[in-house]
Amino acid sequence: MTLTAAQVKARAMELGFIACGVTDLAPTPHGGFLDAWLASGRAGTMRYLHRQARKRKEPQLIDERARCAIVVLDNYYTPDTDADRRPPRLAKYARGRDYHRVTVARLDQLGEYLRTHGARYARSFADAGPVPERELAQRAGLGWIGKNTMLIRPGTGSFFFIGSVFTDLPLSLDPPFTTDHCGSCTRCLEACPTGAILEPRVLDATRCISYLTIEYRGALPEDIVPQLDGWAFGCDACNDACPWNERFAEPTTIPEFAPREPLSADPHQFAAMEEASFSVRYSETPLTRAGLNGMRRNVRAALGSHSP
Ligand code: B12
Ligand code: SF4
Ligand code: SF4
Repeated sequence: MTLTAAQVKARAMELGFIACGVTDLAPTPHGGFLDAWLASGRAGTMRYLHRQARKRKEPQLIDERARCAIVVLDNYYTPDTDADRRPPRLAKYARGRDYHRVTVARLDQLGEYLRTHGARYARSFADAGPVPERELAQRAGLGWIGKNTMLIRPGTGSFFFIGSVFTDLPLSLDPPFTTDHCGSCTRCLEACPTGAILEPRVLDATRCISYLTIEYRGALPEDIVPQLDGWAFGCDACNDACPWNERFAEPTTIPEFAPREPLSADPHQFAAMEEASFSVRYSETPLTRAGLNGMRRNVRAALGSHSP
């Protein structure tokens, strides 16, 4: 039996994704933007973005066998409590289990469904690999790219992960999302504590708190530390400020994304912690990306930067 796109979408919703669309793997019309962004040095030490650029610009190169990408959104939103707003602050996406596992496990189930219905090939991606996820989501009709560079969906906001399954099934494609719903709003640009959004849709990652606290190794830049605004891992300021989130964000129903204890409940835990205890406590969370030493650096800076 050949599956229809409607059946695939119904299965995706059963698996707990909040939206699903299908797009082709044609070259991106924004390749020139990516090249210029990389050449300007705004990717900082994220060398993998340079290495993956060719495939990001031409997603068909990711796998010649694929005919389309099924793109899904996975809601991770949980409302902030007072403790979440106190430093050291943890971005919402990192408060539960690591989405690389949680989202991919359900994408694999979607892939299994495709395989049992005629697909010879189905491969899952979520934030790993050279997939231009925001761009494919926009092309699959799921939302627009906002001035804060996030993929935003009308009636939902932007607090979700993007995942995809590349497959050889000949599914019917969705029309791209072509309208821009930011209008004259500039709240995200004003809310960014470090001025990292240089102009609409242009992010200087080397000034972004998310990059500095998660991806960057070494001492945090001295001029940025006083501007951290209490963030110790990731940053939500340009998403929290967005009226589409303020109005539409709904708590996630995925149990694995339920928040653990906020870092502010025990702000000095990392100072005394051994590697083994860090591993036991945080191995299933995104914090492993920074590691124990990274978290020590971040918490020290976040506590120092925050003026109550
Ligand atoms: C590198 C990276 C980062 C870097 C750089 C972010 C950036 N804006 O470039 C850092 C570490 C700073 C970062 C931070 C965050 N990230 Co991040 N990150 C990525 C990653 C791995 C690659 C993104 C990338 O290629 N950046 C380079 C820029 C140039 O590309 P781009 O953002 O995709 O933009 C493309 C389009 O905008 C298009 N384009 C350009 N102009 C225009 C104009 C129009 C009209 C259109 C339609 C398109 C378009 O061209 C660009 C190149 O293809 C993706 C996963 C992935 N595989 O794609 C996750 C991803 C983008 N991150 C994600 C998240 C959740 C975050 C954080 C919210 C985490 C946090 N709370 O701390 C922050 C948000 C910061 C922000 N405002 O972007 C999610 C975003 C979900 C969403 N709703 O959009 C992703 C998709 C991961 C996932 N699978 O869910 N991230
Ligand atoms: S994540 Fe924070 S630091 Fe980075 S662009 Fe958004 S508001 Fe600015
Ligand atoms: S805060 Fe305003 S300008 Fe920024 S992404 Fe949201 S709607 Fe667009």
